[in-house]
Amino acid sequence: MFRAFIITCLGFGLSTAAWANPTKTLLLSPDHLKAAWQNYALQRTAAGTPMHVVSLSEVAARYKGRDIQEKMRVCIRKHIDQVDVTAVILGGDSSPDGGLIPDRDTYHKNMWGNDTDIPSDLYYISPGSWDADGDGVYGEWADDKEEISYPDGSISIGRIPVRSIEDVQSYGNKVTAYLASISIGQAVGELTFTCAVQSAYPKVYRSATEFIPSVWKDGKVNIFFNDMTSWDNGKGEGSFDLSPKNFVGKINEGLTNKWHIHGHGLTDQWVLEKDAEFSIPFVKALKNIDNLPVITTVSCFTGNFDDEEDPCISEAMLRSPIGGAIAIVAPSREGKPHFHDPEKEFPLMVKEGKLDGTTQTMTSFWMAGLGEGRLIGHALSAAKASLADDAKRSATYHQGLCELNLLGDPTLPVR
Ligand SMILES: [Ca+2]
Ligand SMILES: [Ca+2]
Repeated sequence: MFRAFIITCLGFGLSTAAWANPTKTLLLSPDHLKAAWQNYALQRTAAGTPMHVVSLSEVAARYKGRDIQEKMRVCIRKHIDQVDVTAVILGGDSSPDGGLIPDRDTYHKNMWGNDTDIPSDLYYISPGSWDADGDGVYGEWADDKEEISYPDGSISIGRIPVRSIEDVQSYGNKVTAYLASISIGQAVGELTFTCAVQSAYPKVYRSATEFIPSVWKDGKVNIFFNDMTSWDNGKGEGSFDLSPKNFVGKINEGLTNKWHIHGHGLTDQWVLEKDAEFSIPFVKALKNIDNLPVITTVSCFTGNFDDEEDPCISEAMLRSPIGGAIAIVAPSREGKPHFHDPEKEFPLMVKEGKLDGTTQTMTSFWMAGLGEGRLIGHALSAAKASLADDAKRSATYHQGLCELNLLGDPTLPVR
């Protein structure tokens, strides 16, 4: 009975038979954006990704839970378990007081200190409550272990942190442009690794020159470090500065449509060579609507979508109507290098390029997207799945998986 009810509600009836491998998608929307998201869902459904929208007040009325976040999780899990939804979109921004689509704050205590409010969208696709001891504090590595689970790669989640109807419309336009510029399953364009921090060169260099090329045979990976770049042209190593101007130029040029950004960051900026700030005003200089990149970044706070300060740099990149990015995997907080035994492993990272948990997640993401042809959200889920055992072993890896969120539509291909 419930199944029939829910199928009717979802509109996932007979029409879905047309799709060979549909990624059935559930989109949770703030009430005032529901009509706009329904237009987006129609657009995506017509393009082969059946998508259904449920508003937050419908979630609140139909599902049980101690707060709206728990009701959202229960709603999402019902759709996964009963009508085979495999992708989830949170269609709104979040803020410290809740915001349009509230995040679930998780608690972390480990070698990096105490964090009480790391937003973890991962929670929403989990079968468990993330609060085994029932104290109302979620995601505690030791106390809530029994109820915490990590993705297995089959279900994905992403948040499109919009606020207005205009934001939804321009994201829809960008998705149309993105899909028009690709053939699904075909890897095209270049992937560029930037690195503005010397101690990270060895590990980033290994990701770029060993790991990714091992599975992405036809692709081209560029290096864009302070002291060496793929575009130095005989003028000396690193002569093509990793400056905001050159970064804007490379994005607008459009050959690089995949970026990994490594280095320091703040909520509103990536810090590039010579501490130059790629900040929100530079986003306006991006006119790359026909070549929108997927971006991964480890830079601190660049995915701080739930902050009072809005937009964070990743949100600015996603909301820009004429350019920017189509999807970004970014840390909502510091994006630390996570190791089981930091005393032993950190020097190995600097010397031999041993990958820490965060860099490993990003590297695995590209390998799953480019090597296995997984969709953006499923590539991140697969990357996190590969680190699930590490997260069960160390609280610091648990934090790593929680603080990295996907901002953007998870059902798009990595081109
Ligand atoms: Ca707890
Ligand atoms: Ca925000």
